[in-house]
Amino acid sequence: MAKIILVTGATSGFGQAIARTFAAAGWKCIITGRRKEQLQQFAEELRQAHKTEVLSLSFDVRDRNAVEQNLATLPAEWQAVDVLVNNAGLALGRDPFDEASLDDWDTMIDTNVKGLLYASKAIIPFMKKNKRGHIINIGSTAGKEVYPNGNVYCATKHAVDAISKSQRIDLLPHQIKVTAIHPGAADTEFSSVRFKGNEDKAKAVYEGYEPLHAEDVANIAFYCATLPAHVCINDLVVTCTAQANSFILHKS
Ligand code: NDP
Ligand code: 8X3
Repeated sequence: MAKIILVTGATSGFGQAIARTFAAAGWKCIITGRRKEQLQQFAEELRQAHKTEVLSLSFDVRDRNAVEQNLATLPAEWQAVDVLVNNAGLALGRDPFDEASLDDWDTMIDTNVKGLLYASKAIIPFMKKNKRGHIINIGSTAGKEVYPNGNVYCATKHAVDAISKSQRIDLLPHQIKVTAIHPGAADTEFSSVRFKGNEDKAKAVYEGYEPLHAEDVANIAFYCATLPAHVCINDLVVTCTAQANSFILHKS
């Protein structure tokens, strides 16, 4: 029987690449994101290209009721979720603490932290019932060391790191694996979102070196998810070769 993966934030970047990689391997995919049309088009692409079943659910992970309504009540044939990838997230702004926007901080905390909590809470009961499951949380190198002007984005990713550790302990009796993947800089829509559509600023982030690509992270997620049942990668930091940690990057 085909396995089921649920990926939050699958309208672009890592989420889209992850869904593609798993669909290509025959997994059934539940994909989510706010941009409904984009999500539906992507669902159709996956169905056509990989002849797999896809369920697309459009909602905002910050909206607790919407998360519950969409995920806690999955159709019966979709409830046996094998892998949940908590990927939906964003950075907004890169400003000193005293100048950064409170609204941006709220959005990052609500999305990167609360969204991950809501989605996990909705799906864990299905995993407990099935006595198996795997949660893959997308953290960041920003969750390992803070960098200048990263303040609250870094804090949310440190929270993802801490929540992953605590999920791993608390879900152990239910045989649910928890993997945190912490990527460094990757050329997705991330910087365009962070700099609010300023494409020059976004492009500059990736100049002078080859960053990670979404497919790199997708392949890593696939590797983690397809290890034998008794093996779990708990914590994985991955950067491009030009990056040493969250603040040291060698540009040519
Ligand atoms: P993208 O901007 O390309 O993708 C972000 C995804 O998250 C989109 O599908 C977006 O969908 C979704 N999303 C954002 N906010 C919400 C929301 N409120 N509700 C539902 N979905 C939401 O960026 P990445 O692929 O790079 O980012 C994915 C994850 O990886 C994030 O958690 C990010 O912090 C993390 N990360 C990124 C790195 C990078 O350098 N790119 C490095 C390390 C970690 P939609 O807009 O349709 O809702
Ligand atoms: C995204 C990578 O370096 O912008 O988490 O924090 S970085």
